[in-house]
Amino acid sequence: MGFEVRKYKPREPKLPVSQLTKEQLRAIFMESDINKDGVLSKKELKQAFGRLGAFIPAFRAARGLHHADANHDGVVDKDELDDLIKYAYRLGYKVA
Ligand SMILES: [Ca+2]
Ligand SMILES: [Ca+2]
Repeated sequence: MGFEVRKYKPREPKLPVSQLTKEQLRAIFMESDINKDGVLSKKELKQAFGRLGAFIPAFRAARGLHHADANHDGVVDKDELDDLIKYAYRLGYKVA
């Protein structure tokens, strides 16, 4: 005899959706530094935008990098992160 665990989805209540704060965005970008080298590569940016629910993460990563990479070394370092956060913030990523 076994219990059949039936998973059913409770009707999802409409949650108020609020925009991510800059602090939350910063945390997500920091966490996306997978290899912990202190800078965000395009690949890591893609991952970050994927987490943010971007429709096309690779596109957002390219745009974000273009926007924030002031010294054109192909990665976003700590000094450039603020610009990246501003860019992402303007896009208005939402969290429920
Ligand atoms: Ca990295
Ligand atoms: Ca850079």
